[in-house]
Amino acid sequence: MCGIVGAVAQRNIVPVLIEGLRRLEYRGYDSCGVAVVTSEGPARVRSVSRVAELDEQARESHFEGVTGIAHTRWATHGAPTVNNAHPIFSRNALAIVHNGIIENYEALREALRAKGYEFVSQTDTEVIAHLIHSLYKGDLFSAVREAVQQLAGAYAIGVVHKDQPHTVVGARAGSPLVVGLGSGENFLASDALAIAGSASHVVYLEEGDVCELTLEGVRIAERGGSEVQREAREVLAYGGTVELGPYRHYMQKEIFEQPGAIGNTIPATDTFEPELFGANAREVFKGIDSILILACGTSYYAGVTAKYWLESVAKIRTEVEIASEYRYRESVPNPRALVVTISQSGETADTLAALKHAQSLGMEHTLAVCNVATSHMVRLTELNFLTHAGREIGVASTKAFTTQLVGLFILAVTLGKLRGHVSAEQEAQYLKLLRHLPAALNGVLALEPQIIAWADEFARKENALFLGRGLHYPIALEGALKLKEISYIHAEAYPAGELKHGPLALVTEAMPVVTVAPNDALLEKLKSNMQEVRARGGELYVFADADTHITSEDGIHVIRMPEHYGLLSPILHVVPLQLLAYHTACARGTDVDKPRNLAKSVTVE
Ligand code: HGA
Repeated sequence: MCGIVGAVAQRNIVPVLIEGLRRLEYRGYDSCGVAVVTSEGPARVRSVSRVAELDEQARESHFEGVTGIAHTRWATHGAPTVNNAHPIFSRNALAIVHNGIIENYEALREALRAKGYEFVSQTDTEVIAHLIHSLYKGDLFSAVREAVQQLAGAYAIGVVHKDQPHTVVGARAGSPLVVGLGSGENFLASDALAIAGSASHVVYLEEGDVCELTLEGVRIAERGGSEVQREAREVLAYGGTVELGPYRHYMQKEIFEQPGAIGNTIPATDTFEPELFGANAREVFKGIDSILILACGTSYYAGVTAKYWLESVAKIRTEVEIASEYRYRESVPNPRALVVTISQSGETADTLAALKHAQSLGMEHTLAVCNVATSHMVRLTELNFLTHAGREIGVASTKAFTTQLVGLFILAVTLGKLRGHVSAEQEAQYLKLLRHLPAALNGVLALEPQIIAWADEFARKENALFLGRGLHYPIALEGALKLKEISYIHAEAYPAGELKHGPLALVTEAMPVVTVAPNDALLEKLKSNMQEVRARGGELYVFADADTHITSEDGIHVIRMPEHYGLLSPILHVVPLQLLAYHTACARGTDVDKPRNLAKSVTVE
């Protein structure tokens, strides 16, 4: 979500700030802006267009400065207008950028209005600006430390004040923020990616930290107020912009990268050993009696798929819960459960909060399935499995999902083996299946031309139903989510057996019904459900394994998948659904990589 960049330097820092925004833009793109400190007060350029436009605006107006802050916004409070774009000012003296939500902003706004502050934006952020301004007595670091004590909710902020032209102050609670150390210049960012290259080392701020960046160095105060030293880590070099190559969008590229990403994620071992998840995983796994998976969105569907694997292969009781629900409900904690959190970025606010909630309830055994080794989630959990999907730019997740599935399948087999439910022969078979997966995926990707033909029809629809059963029900859910996210067509998914309990009422000739049809034990049941749809005039679009012998006929369109791929079949079956959503969105002309109202890496609640 919102991206933050800040810098104090002795050179014009605007190009560095804008480059940082460019790298973070895919996370939030409602608006963007940069402010620099001048002796008359902060100056800013803002835009509701893209960072490229902001860059042009800055160049044309010779917008320059040695100290500044910058932001890309994903609006939570107030429309995506220029007026609500960050940096937000207070009385022409102070500027702030903010990622997060201030929950007590209404009460604070009233108190600040009573003190004579005028509010010119609809953002919650503006209360922080005025609050810090009201507490400023010549030292921005102190004013911010005092101000954050009054804030409820989540924030990562960067602040500058006209009277301290070589200082940037940052603070975080609930939203990520890192400090970057350069030579004779220092940086602030919501992700190290933004400042890699300019900063050689980064310091990950902890919850409640406030930092002060000057030309001379960095000071950090922890929540209690005392100054602390935090470990500085080397920043990996920025890999440069990810080239699109022959693809039209990053999403398409990332769909086609799945064989490679999965190949990179499968560990090069001949056996499934707990140590794949951490040095002490064997001991942890031996002590657990159940699993609790916490995740959001697509990662949640990876979790739902994993439940089928964990219960059937490892015979371990598994619950899956949407993180934003779990964190706020009264639940019965089980200290012997392994809490598994799933997140591409490892910064998903709801999942992090759910993890901390589980830990606060005494559930100490935790494992993250995550794509970012340096993320907050990986640092907070006892064990982890890193997916090696590479950077995912498209907001709609594809390769992150399938690599998460690989990690979760490996977890199921590892636990199954440890618990005596997976024989050496089965283990070898599962490994073979995994190793062959990239090649099998290439076979599915070759179906793209047939899917494009379907997409042209889907582009004219306003609704769609997705059906799956068993292991493929979560795949139907993911297919419907992909279609909604990028083509804006209303789509719902049901376990096919549930159709007659309600959604069948929606089926008419106008309703396309996408059916995931693997050749598994539920095939005959699924075929009956398909007949129920046909009997009501519904048009079926079936992705059927070749060995199901389901053939095209009137009202039934079939794309043949390779033959049934056993327990790993969901990883193959989701790919044509990604392609269907992608090509439908292209046919409708939407902004596929940056769908409306969404953003990557959901760091607000
Ligand atoms: N609440 C602020 C910042 C939003 C944000 O952090 N999005 O990721 C706003 O609406 O401007």
